[in-house]
Amino acid sequence: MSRVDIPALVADARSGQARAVARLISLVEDESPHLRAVAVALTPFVGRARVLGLTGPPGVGKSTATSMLIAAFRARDLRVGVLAIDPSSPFSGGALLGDRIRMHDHATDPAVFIRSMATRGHLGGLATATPQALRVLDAAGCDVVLIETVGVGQSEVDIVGLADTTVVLLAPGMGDGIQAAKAGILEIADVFVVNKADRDGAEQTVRDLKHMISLGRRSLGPAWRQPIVATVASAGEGVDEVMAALDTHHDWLVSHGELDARRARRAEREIEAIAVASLRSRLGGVRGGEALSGLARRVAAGELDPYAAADTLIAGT
Ligand SMILES: Nc1nc2c(ncn2[C@@H]2O[C@H](COP(=O)(O)OP(=O)(O)OP(=O)(O)O)[C@@H](O)[C@H]2O)c(=O)[nH]1
Ligand SMILES: [Mg+2]
Repeated sequence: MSRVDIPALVADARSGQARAVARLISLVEDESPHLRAVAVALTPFVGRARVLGLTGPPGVGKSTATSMLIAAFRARDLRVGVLAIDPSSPFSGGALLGDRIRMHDHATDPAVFIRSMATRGHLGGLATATPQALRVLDAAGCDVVLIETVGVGQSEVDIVGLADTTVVLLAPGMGDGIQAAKAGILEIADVFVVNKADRDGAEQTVRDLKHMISLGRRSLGPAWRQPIVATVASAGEGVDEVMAALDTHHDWLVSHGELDARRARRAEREIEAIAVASLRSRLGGVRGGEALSGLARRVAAGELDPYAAADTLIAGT
């Protein structure tokens, strides 16, 4: 294991050094042997950041809206972290090209940290790396972390499990209605944004959405009414309304005890993902090993049922 002074790195990140933040995220993303030490060093400093998820179909304007929100949070003098998650891209590290262009206004602001993350085929994948990266940004003093993910429902990274508030973006003319219903966005959205309101059909999209919400509203359950905000993200139009909706939802979460509940659920998934990854790696080591081939012979011969064999295998790892 190469020598890395993790506590020093965390101290540098906390003092606002972007390189230290980037280094820590790389360590968690690469599932380096330092992963555990990083988690230990970050732990006293996490739990402060407000986590906002933005999701929606490709090209709907997530990065543009993210950039718009960065500006709004910076106007409040808050530090902002951004994680752009692209499960389909092999590229990682700096911002994706498109994002770099759209977010470049903020690229030189030392109080803004932008990072894209992509699948690299490592063990826990983004499901374990993303919460750790979030933790790095939180510990580094980001007041707000914006997480952008493509797609709804099919993403490897379940943004709902990560964010305090999930924003679902739609745009006119994308066949949203049906698609959206299928993808279960009614369940996951805390705030709807109909972006590209400068295009034809935006009002219809808002109407469709209202209709769907009224049909889908559960009679029981939380009383939060999902607001719909129309925006032209590329022109910064509607940003105040989106910010107001985000603040209202945050207040609602706090006053209903939901913020803590959501964060506990986030931690639950994180623990589970780590445990599953760890088990999988141990079982991977077992594959081709004595124990497994012995058990396999007995199952194949009808001497043992596969459940009992699996129990034996797990107990032996
Ligand atoms: N007309 C119009 N175009 C917009 C608006 N917002 C964003 N765009 C444009 O839509 C295109 C896609 O915007 P992005 O912000 O990259 O969309 P995205 O959802 O992040 O895209 P992916 O990350 O590739 O899924 C860009 O050309 C933007 O300039 C808007 O409100 N109106
Ligand atoms: Mg984008």
